[in-house]
Amino acid sequence: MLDRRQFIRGAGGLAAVLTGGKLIGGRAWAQGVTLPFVNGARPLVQYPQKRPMIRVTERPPQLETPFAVFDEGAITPNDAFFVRYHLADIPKEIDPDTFRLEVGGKVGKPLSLSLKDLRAMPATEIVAVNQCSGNSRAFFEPRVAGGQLGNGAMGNARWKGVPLKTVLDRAGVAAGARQVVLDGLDKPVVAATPDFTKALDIDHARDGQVMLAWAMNGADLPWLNGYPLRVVVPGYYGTYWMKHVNQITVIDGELDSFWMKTAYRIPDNDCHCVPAGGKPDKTVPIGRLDVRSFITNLADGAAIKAGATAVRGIAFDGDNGIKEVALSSDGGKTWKPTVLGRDLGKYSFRTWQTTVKLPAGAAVLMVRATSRSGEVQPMEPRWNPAGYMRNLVETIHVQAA
Ligand SMILES: Nc1nc2c(c(=O)[nH]1)N[C@H]1C(S)=C(S)[C@@H](COP(=O)(O)O)O[C@H]1N2
Ligand SMILES: [Mo]
Repeated sequence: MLDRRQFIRGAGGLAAVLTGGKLIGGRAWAQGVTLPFVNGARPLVQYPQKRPMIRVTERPPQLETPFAVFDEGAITPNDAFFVRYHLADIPKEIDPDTFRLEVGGKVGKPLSLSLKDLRAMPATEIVAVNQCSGNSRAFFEPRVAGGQLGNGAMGNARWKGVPLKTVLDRAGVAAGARQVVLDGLDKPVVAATPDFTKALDIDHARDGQVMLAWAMNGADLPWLNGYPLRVVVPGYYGTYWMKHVNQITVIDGELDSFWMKTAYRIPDNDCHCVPAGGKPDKTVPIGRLDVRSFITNLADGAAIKAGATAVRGIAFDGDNGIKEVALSSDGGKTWKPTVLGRDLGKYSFRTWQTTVKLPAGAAVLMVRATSRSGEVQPMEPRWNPAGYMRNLVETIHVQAA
């Protein structure tokens, strides 16, 4: 059940984070990490409800998951899940008893729903990856503007909530409705900054999978991941996964907001790319995750014992799930399939593992996933000016002795 005191403690911690940079119940770790690109030095910082995380920016809070966490299994623990905000005025106090989700616009009957109302509706669960569009942006060459993220702006969780469709049906969507606008409690610090709003097309919003979630891995959402309610859009980039969502508006046009019309757009072509340094002539809003895979148990530069070496990791895509993950230990000349782990659903991380024989000396390991829809990770990086959707085959160098 909801424990009100817990939130007041959480809010106190957050207020301290945001005013003085001093943390209650947490502290800046003495050591930081250095991510493998220019200006990659980052402090490790502990925020309320989180273990030490890689801080990308302080205002607004942007925290990356330390990569070793992904070797713990297919589910990313709540206290290690990445955090991304656009606006520095994030909510510092939320009363779960008075919190309301307002549903309005082109509907037959506007609704004002409490958390209790939402929890009384038939709930569903789904395991799904939330990945920021700009995950791995710092590896783009030439470099691009925006949060200089390593590979830790992604995570996989079991989400529980009510389908957005259920709520929209209850409100009764009017004929001619075209989009559903999502807004949360965070606000810009200065009036000139556009509020963070996103829109889903009406059919997408009503597909029965898009969810209003209040729980993550069996617990309340962590504050920084959208307490008390967030949108979950399985298979889609995190930008649509509105946190602290408190307003849903059905419109009969297309949302004309900065975050739909200017930001989070990709080149309108098959690779969503342009020649490095170029500009696309036509763009579309970003959509589904592309296929990716990572080695999680060996870091680049690792020194290992020669002989049989266990290699494992994760893979995912935003459509039908993973068909195959292949590993190369000769720099991409030959590939061997790996063994996939348990299938937690097509939107989840899929673990994989294999054993390779490595003679003494240097070895180049590469991992390449193929989705059930037939998408394969590229061997050459695809470039776009916003640094979105990186999904190049990952390479690590190890030294066996
Ligand atoms: N209210 C609100 N929701 C938001 C955002 C935001 O800035 N404000 N950022 C979005 C983006 S771009 C991403 S990648 C995800 C990140 O989710 P997380 O912070 O729970 O990891 O939240 C999305 N939802
Ligand atoms: Mo994002």
